[in-house]
Amino acid sequence: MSGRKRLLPTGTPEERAVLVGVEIHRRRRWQDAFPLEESLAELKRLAETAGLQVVGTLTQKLDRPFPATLIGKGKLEELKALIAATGANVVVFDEELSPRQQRELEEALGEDVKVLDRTALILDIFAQRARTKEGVLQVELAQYIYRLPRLTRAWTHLARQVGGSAGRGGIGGVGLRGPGETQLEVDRREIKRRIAQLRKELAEVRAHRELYRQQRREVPVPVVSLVGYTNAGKSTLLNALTNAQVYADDKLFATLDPTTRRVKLPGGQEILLTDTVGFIQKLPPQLVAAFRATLEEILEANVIIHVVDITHPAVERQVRTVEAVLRQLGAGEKPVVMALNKIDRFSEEALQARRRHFPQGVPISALKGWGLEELLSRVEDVLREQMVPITVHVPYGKDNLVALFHRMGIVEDERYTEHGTLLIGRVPPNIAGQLEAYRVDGAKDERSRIEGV
Ligand SMILES: Nc1nc2c(ncn2[C@@H]2O[C@H](COP(=O)(O)OP(=O)(O)OP(=O)(O)O)[C@@H](O)[C@H]2O)c(=O)[nH]1
Ligand SMILES: [Mg+2]
Repeated sequence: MSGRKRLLPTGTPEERAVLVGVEIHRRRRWQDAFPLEESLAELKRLAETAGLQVVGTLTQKLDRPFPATLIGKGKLEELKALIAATGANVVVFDEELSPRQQRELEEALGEDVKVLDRTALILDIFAQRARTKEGVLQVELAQYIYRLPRLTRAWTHLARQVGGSAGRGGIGGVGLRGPGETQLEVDRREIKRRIAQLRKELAEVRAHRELYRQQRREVPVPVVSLVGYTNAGKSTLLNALTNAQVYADDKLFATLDPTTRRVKLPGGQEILLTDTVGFIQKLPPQLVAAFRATLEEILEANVIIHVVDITHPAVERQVRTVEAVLRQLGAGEKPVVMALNKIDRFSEEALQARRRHFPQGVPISALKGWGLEELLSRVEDVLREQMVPITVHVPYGKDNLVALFHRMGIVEDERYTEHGTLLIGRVPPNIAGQLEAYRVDGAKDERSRIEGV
């Protein structure tokens, strides 16, 4: 990725970060909330993925956040001391900071310390990962929407780095330094203009994709979507099943843009398997909005494979997070096959103990290729339930229809008669429509009828 999309000029040794987590008392009662330590452990991985070196952490438990600085006065002093002691020049808050908090914290911590939050980190990682045109546009849009209300010293500075040097938006510009009100106004206007432009470009890209989607619906191969918490092993699974050679790495959000490959199920039926961006707790709303179109691809799926890292200490909360995001997207009612991944890392006893929480899950190791047949046959079962039983007698010469049945459906019996091919099995409802003219079922006892043909 070109440097201009980055929020942080990362990778430089000077990027030393202190992480700050707060646990807000009233929120703890919400069962899906991640405990402070788990959330901070995840933030640390996000920070490292973004290229920061984590040199310290600070936590505070609060009844409610302080509107001006999130953390209390005493904590803020502690933070300053920790920054001085560690030589940190970046502070990352695990909570999304309000524009006001961002501003006040920047003022309190001084010019040399950059103030970021979880959302900014995730946006930065997404910017590194985006490859497709739509991905790049979506991330850029999310970044600007996030940045607009936060235009202060840091952001005008960053905007200049990000947009200005590329010459595309022309934000800021050489010689325009400092947070002067005039400069802020210029920046705001420029960002709004850019946001409008990005929305227009995205609409064009999407119109194109919608066309492609319609073409795909005309040849209705069942679609199976891989979903799961980031780092669960979705891309590794796609690679194991298809030799797709998708980038898989022990990093959060290794995948951003969707990839689709054909896979043959054990019974011979073909499916399209799609791998896409992972989910995370506190998923920034700007990103959900910007990625809505990508995420809505999940709504096209006939079956969802929910990939779970069964070895992760926070596995249950991760599962609930994924289920909550699916519901938000309107995919809460889709049939799901759960894959309990990375079992190669577990002893049999540890696996049994964890499995109790996910009795319907299929244990697999995407890395070792274990359990994949079982997983695919479960997908096949779910697809079969969605298909209609059918018996057709296809005259010779219509071999394309016989092939269609084989490709899209499940053949339970096939015979050759004097006049054509007799097929018994199940096909998706729309394929049944295409075969309607040759249907011979409906008789009380299909078998006897067939015997008699
Ligand atoms: N031991 C073990 N490691 C695995 C297995 N499957 C995946 N991994 C590792 O887990 C890490 C994440 O795998 P990915 O396939 O990139 O995960 P993902 O779900 O696509 O993650 P994002 O794209 O970041 O959301 C990589 O280091 C993989 O090698 C497995 O079955 N066993
Ligand atoms: Mg991936």
